Amino acid sequence: MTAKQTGAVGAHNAKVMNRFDLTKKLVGQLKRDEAVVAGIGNANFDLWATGNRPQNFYMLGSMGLAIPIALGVAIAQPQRHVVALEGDGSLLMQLGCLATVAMRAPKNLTIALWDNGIYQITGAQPTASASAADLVAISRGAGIANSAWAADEDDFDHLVASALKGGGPSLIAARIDHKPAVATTDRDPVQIRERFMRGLGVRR
Ligand SMILES: Cc1ncc(C[n+]2csc(CCOP(=O)(O)OP(=O)(O)O)c2C)c(N)n1
Repeated sequence: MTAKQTGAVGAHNAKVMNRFDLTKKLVGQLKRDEAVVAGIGNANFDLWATGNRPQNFYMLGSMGLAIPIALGVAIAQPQRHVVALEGDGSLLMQLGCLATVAMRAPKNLTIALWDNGIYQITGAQPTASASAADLVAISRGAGIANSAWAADEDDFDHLVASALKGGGPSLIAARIDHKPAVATTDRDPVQIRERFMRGLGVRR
């Protein structure tokens, strides 16, 4: 296998890609009513822009909760694959969740991490990952062995396809440009919750 096929690039030589493009690619690979839980702000704005699926959940207001919520769904519905989409700033606020994911080790959980090195939505203040922290190394250190930087778009596709087969938990990190999200999620928490619960088959 080449380095590219194994996702074995580092934070600094991974290609800078676009979050909406990658979100579309990821959603395009979902064929089995997989749940997708997107974190505050741009992660969920770009998921929203890919079109509504009843299995999508959009976190509003609090940073760092996409992965904990996705972990809960993955444990509750082990037959369903669950994907968390989270920004670097939000993950940095809730790093402990990686250790909890590793400890519970749900095979059906994939984390896509959008690392743009900034808190983009609040004014582009730099995050620690812009200079010091390597979130893939942190994820591996937390115990998620299947953690990798996506070298480029093809590698991202390959890593997603492999993760969706179910040998998780997996974390796929992508370096992301500073383009704004392409849409804005409707801020209707009750509707978001109700539709998601129906999408998961736990509410009529
Ligand atoms: C607990 C908490 N602290 C601060 C905020 C304000 N806030 C909302 S989004 C955000 C930045 C999110 O950064 P990141 O997850 O990297 O996503 P990006 O905006 O870069 O897409 C901040 C600081 C918040 N909503 N909740």
